[in-house]
Amino acid sequence: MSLNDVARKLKALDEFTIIAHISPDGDTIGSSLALLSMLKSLGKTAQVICDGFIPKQYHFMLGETDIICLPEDALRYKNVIAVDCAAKDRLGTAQKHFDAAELSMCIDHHETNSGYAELNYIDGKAASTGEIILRLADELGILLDKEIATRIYTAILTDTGRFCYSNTTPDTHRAAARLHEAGIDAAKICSHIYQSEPISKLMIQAKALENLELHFGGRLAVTTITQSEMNAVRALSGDTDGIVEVLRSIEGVEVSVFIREGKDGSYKVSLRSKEYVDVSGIAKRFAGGGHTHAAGFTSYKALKFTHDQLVNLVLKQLEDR
Ligand SMILES: [Mn+2]
Repeated sequence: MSLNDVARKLKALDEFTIIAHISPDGDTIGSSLALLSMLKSLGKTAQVICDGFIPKQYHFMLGETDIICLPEDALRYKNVIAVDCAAKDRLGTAQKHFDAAELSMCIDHHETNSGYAELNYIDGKAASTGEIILRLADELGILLDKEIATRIYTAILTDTGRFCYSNTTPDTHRAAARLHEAGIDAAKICSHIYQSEPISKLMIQAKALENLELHFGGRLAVTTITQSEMNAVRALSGDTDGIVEVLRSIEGVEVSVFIREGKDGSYKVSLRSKEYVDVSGIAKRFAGGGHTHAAGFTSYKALKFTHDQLVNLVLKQLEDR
């Protein structure tokens, strides 16, 4: 359906549960919160739920009860909107609300999204879901205030790696310009997100670099972090965010892989590429997904097995060049 259809649905209906994805990032949090403000400004009843805690660097844009992190505590509203959730399992325990809703919608920018909701608006060309939310605000005729603009800007800023990634387009910059004009404090937003790192995050990054392996003449960088290494520096799960990008930033690296042991013995694998390798294709082989340059999956196999399989798959991609 078109974005205009989405806008008409939102106007016609009431009672919305907005769902942000598990391991929430700046895009899902910012986009969900902006959508919440927009629906409220239309006089609608709405809530945001998320199966996961909101990383500290995003707390600055939270109102007191703006996100319910325990979906079981949330009210049952008629309609649900999954925001930035590439697949249904990204809803986590919020899936219960999704399944029980009268109408389910999904707004997303992941090309691998299968369209699991009843109504789907998926634009794989958008650099962030935040950009789509801004266009939706226009469709709804909503005037951008500082709060909405700050939330959308955070979504765009984080999903484009501060406008560095190849998904950044003229539209991205035009969107950012409009958000500036709506009165955001861009320097302050950046300082909240990028200059307020907990020391445990830097400690776990140091550990990740210590464990670094380089393969294929330095074109593949792989590192692993175990639960006991997390515990040793008292790292929280959000503290490993950014490690895979740090590995990619190394000169000559085309693909970076970060494998983290979960509390249940599973492994969360993040993949990044710089130029020519499509890591979403690799992630799909492990039942994951994502974008060309950023993807991921969860593995329940032994670490060595997952690691070796991955290295072989990346090798094939590098050989094809
Ligand atoms: Mn996103």
